[in-house]
Amino acid sequence: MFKRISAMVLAGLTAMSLAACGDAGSGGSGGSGGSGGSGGGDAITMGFAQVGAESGWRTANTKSVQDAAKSAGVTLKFSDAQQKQENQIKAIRSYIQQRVDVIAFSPVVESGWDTVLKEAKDANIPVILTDRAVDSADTSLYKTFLGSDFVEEGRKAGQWLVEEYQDGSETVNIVELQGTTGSAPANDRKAGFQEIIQADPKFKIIASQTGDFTRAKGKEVMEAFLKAHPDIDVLYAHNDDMGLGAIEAIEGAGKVPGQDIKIITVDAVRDGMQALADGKINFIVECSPLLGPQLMDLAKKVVAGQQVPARVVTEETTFTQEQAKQVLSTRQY
Ligand code: GYE
Repeated sequence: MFKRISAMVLAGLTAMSLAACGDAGSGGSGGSGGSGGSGGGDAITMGFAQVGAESGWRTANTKSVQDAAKSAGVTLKFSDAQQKQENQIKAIRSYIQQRVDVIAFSPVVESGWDTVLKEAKDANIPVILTDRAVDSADTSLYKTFLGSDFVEEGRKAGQWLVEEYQDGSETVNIVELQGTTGSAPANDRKAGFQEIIQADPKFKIIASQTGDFTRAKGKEVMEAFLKAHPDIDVLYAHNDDMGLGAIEAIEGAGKVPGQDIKIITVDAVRDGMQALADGKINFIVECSPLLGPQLMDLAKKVVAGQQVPARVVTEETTFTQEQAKQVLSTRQY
C-alpha cells in the first residue's frame, strides 16, 4: 500500500517533469520562463544547508545533492552545520541575504524553525525540506518535503522482530540506540517500532539512549548498555553507523554480534550491508540518501512558480542477510 502510494507520487512527478520540459505542457497553467528573478530555463542558485557529516548516509546524501546540482545546471551554495541548529539557521539567513533563488535544507531537529522560515517567505525565497521534516504548524512556510517515511521504517524494523520471535514466549530484552535527539528520524523510527512491538508484552525495551547517529557515540553508549545489562537479546539502532559502532562494543565484551545479540539497523549504506552479509547485523531497513535528482527537479519547478506535491515520499525496501549478499556488489553508496 505504502509502496503503491509512493510509486504513484513518483509517477506523477515524472509526468510533471516531462510536461515541464517541453513548453506548454498538457494541463499546465502555461507560461514557461517568466521575467521575475532567474526562473524558467536559466540557471538557478540553490542554498543548501546540510545537517553535517555524521554518517555514511549523510556523505552519500551530500554527494547525491552535489552531483545532481552539477548535472541539472544548478549553482549550489553548500554549508555543513555540524549537527547544530544554530549553524543551520545562520546558513539559511546568509542564503536569504545573498538572495538565492531557492533554499533547501535538511533540518537537524524538528522544532524551532518558524522565525527563519518566515524570514525566507518574507524575502520571497521558496524553501524545500529534504530528508527531515519540521513541526511548524504553518505549512505555507515551505513548498514541499522530499524524503522517507521514518515511521514506516520503524514499523518495518518492528515487524521483522515480531516475526523473528513469533514462536517464543520468553521475554525479549531490547536496547535502542536513538538518532539525534529531537530529529524527525529519531522521533519517528522510535514511534513506528514501538507501535508494532507493543502489541506483544514479551518485547521489552530495557534501555534507550541517543547515539547521535555516529559510530563513535554508538560504540560508547553500547558499552554502557552492556555493562548495565548482561541480558540483552536485541539491539535496534536508528542507523547503520551506530550499529557498526555497537558491534565493536559487543565484540569487545566477548559476545558475538548477530548471534548473542541480534541487530536491526536503518539506512543500508555499504558498510552496513557488508556487516549484514557477514552475519553481524540481522536485518536492515533501507533509507535512501539519493535525493539529489528529485530535489533539483522540484527546485526548478518551484522557482518557475509551478505546483509541486506537498509531500514526496522516497521508495525503499528492506534487506535480510541473504539479500545483502546478493546486492552488495552493486550497492552505490
Ligand atoms: O538515517 C542517518 C543520518 O536523516 C535519514 O540521518 C537521515 C538520517 C540517517 O545521520 O544515518
